[in-house]
Formats: sequence, structure tokens, C-alpha cells
Amino acid sequence: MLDRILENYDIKGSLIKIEDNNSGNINKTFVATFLDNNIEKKYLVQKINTTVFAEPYKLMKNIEGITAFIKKQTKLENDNNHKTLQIIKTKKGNSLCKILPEKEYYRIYEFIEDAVAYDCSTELNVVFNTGKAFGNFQRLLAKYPMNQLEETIKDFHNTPSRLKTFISDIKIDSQKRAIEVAKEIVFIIQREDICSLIMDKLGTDEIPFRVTHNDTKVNNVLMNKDNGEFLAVIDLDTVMPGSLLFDYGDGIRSTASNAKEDEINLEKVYINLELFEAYTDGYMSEMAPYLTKTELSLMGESIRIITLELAIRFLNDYINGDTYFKIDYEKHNLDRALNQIKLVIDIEDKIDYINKYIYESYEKYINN
Ligand code: GN1
Ligand code: MG
Repeated sequence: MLDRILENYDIKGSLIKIEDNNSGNINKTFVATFLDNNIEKKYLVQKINTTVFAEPYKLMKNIEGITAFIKKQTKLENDNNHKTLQIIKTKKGNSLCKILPEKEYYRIYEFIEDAVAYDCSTELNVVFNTGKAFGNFQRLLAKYPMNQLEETIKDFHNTPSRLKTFISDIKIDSQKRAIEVAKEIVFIIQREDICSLIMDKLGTDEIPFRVTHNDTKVNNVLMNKDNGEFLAVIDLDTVMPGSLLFDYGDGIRSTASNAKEDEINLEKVYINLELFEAYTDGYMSEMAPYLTKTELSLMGESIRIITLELAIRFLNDYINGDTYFKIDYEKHNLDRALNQIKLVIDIEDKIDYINKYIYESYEKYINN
């Protein structure tokens, strides 16, 4: 298959190696290495999951626009340290390669060298720079013409709508799995009230629409492997208008958890406050001056809301028979859901401290 894809591109040299890259729960990614004049050059080849992203052309239009804008902004700021994704076009000049008759869609990016992506890191410098990377991303895109952005997944972070779907899928219970997770279902439904805290105000002056990334996992930032600074924010498939609160909350959920998202030893799963502080500082170092009062006041809650949203999504997928997220074993989605529920409990225990620190960090950076 890969030969058929590469035929559509004008890549110099000969293909010498293809490796699977297993990160990511949605798209399938490969690293293809070419040898040209004795120099190896790598490319990232991705198969777009069209069950999740039904309109791949719209998605690529977003990515083309955003990456061009980021490039322009970093240049204006004389920032030579940070990069963005670079799409390789097909011979015909398209950013997507459609393979027939399978109707599969592929894209190729230049491989960013000297970079490392962490699934989990306890190094404060890395965590600070992850928060900074996503803050920087939002700041750079603040003036991006939002009306040019396509909604690649409808209601992506609409937590109340996620809850509604969850409840209706429990009623259908196609795999007869609901009974096994009755306790977890109750846990989620008891928290119905918090689900709409952000959505109710989205689009008002209190929580304005902004260009947001929507998948601010720690491994979606490439770090410079020599100095731990961030190199680039990647995985731009879900960039859409949204609330910055989901991005901040998801960043903490992913980066400040003491363990991986599918860790099954739940004793290891909790918010590491040092990591939370480092991420928050990194984020504030870029975004403090731009936050509204309401956004600031809901940042702590946003961590709880997005973590609950992920618990809902993983459990929902388990109940539906694992049709959305890639799984490595039968109960993978259930384990992910249990992990996120444990994280919600821990966030609730620590919420007072979390809120207090967010204001302290804000004060520290607001005038810088
Ligand atoms: C998916 O593709 P990946 O692994 O970065 C998902 C995110 C979830 C994440 C949880 C399009 O992201 O929303 O937070 O898994 N992306 C999509 O690991 O659904
Ligand atoms: Mg993603």
C-alpha cells in the first residue's frame, strides 16, 4: 500500500525503511526513511481515520491555513526556535492523497528531527515547556480568521452532549456491558451539573470562542531533545473554534497526571501538584494577559470537566464495543475510563489548592 501512496509524491531518493509509529489513538502513522545521496531523510506518513474525521479535505484546509499563519507569526516575532508541521504536497499539488478503490486518505509531513515526544514526563522543565507550547500556540493564533476554520468534529468538547450520548448508548447497551460498570455510570451521572459550566457561556464575552487545539496531550508537543524547550505543537486535526478552558484543562489532565492515561495501578494515578504548577506557569507565561475573569475563574474546574469528559468518552466506547479509540486489549477502554475517574476524584480533593495556585501563577505572569 505504501508504495502506491508514495508514487503520488516527488520525494527524492529511495525508500529504505518504513516503521510503525504507535502513538495516537485515532490515525495510523508510519515513519518512512529515504536515502538520497547517502543522506537519510524521514517523512511522517499518516492514514486519516475517516470514521472519526469524515471530511478529510476540510481538515487539511484547516491545517494548511493554521501552519501558514503560525509560520508567519513566528517570523514576525523573530522566533527561530519554534516550528510547525510542514505538509508535503502530492505531485498534483494536493495536501491529501486519496487511494482508490479503497477510498483511503493519506498525508505526508516532513519529519521534525532532534525532537522527542513524551507520553508522560516528570521533568519540571519539560512540563513547563508543554504548558508554554500550548499557550504560545493559542497566542499566535489569536488573530487567525476564525470564520475560515472548519469544524472537523461537531460538538467535540461539548461535555453535556457527550453525556447525553453516553446515557442514550447505555440504554441501548449493545454489548451488554453496562451492568458491569454500573458504579462508574453512577459516578458520572452524579456529576451532570458540572458538565455545562463551560458550554453555557461559550461564545459570550465571558468565554469567547478562540482558535483552540482541542487535543493538548503531552505527546502532542515535540520537545527539543537537547534543551527540553518546545519545538512544535503537532496533531492539528482538531483545531477549531472553542474555549481555551478545554485546552488548559486537557493539558493538565494529560501532563500533570502522575501516570499514563491507561495505567491500571490506580494508586499511581493522581495529579502531581508540582507538575500542575509547572504546566500552569508555562501556560500563564504566554497567556496570562489575554484571559477573561470568567476564564480565569474556571480554569481549575476545567481540569475536572475535561477529565470527566474523557471518562465519559472512554466508558462510552467500551459500552459501544470499542468502535472509536484504538485498543490494544479487550478492556483497554474500560481501564482508561477507570484511570480518568480516579483522576477526577483526585482533582476534586485538590481543587481548592488548584484554584489558589492558578491565581498565584496569573499574578506572577500578568505584568511580565
Ligand atoms: C485521541 O489522536 P490522539 O490520541 O491524540 C482523541 C482525543 C483524546 C485522546 C485521549 C480526534 O487523541 O480527543 O483526548 O485520544 N482524539 C480524537 O488519549 O478523538
Ligand atoms: Mg489527536
